[in-house]
Amino acid sequence: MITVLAGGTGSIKIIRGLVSQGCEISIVSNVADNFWLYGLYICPDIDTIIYGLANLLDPIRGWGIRGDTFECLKQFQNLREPAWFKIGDKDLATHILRSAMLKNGKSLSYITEFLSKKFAILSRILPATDDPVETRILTNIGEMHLQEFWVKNQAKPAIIGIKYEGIEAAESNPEVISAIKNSKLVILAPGNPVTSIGPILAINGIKKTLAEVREKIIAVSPIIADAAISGPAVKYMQAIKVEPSAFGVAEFYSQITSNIIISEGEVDSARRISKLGTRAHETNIVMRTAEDEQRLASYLLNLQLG
Ligand code: FO1
Repeated sequence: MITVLAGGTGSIKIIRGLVSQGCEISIVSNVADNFWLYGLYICPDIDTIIYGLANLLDPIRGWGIRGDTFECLKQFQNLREPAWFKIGDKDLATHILRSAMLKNGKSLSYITEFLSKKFAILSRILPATDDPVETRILTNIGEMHLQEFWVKNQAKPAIIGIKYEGIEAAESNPEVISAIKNSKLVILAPGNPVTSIGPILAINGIKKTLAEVREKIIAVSPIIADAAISGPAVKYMQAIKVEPSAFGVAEFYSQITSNIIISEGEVDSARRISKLGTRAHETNIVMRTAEDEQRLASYLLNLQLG
């Protein structure tokens, strides 16, 4: 059994690659991107995993359902209500169902398992916690939820700080702890270390459990040279003074990761990473096609972890 810590739109690629190699995986999903909109609880990272594994994910956007329509959103625009977060009509059904179940007292873990079955997903998807945690971005124009910063304000405001609201009170999902302990391999997917993987690590007990099994943990860098493969990772990393490079990612994970896969040819990063007591493995980490996903997953599974 393999456990993958995942968040953002890049993580699903390595997850699909691992599934294609016949791996039995438990996926620990970030929940700090979740938020309430129109009385609906939106869980973008969980849904990206569900739609990705169900072969429904829109490949261009990297979120939402392929070929979805946006009639409901247009009606919000007609009503002059906020329409900055583009929820598709089919996607809406997921949010309505989840929100109704939450309001009936079901936990996010229970609902995620329920939805996984509806979409015929065989892998286990585990929310990192059932408690509410939100990534809040402190900016020059005020504090806001990550989605307001990234989608509504298009990442334009200057970042002053980043916090995970609710993190102190959040209890880790017990199944996450046992999945980490019982797996032969734990993978930190190529998600943004600050807002996708970071909130999972910050939940009570998770980082400690990972540190105890550091030798079986491998990260995949989401950064090539000084740029993210996709998304705003660099901006977030700079904001909390993490060097935006494969070395910065390895340093951020150094207490919990003995191995990291970085982009081929990053010789200088590899040399600096080895001084952290982490082994760097160089290969092509760009995943544009299903073949790329399979190639990187197969490379990872064949590594001898040091
Ligand atoms: N990202 C956008 O940039 N714009 C959107 O309008 C948007 C809508 C959306 C709807 C459902 C969903 O599951 C994800 C959605 N995302 C959208 C992606 C999301 O904002 C982020 O990419 C993730 O939270 C990053 O982890």
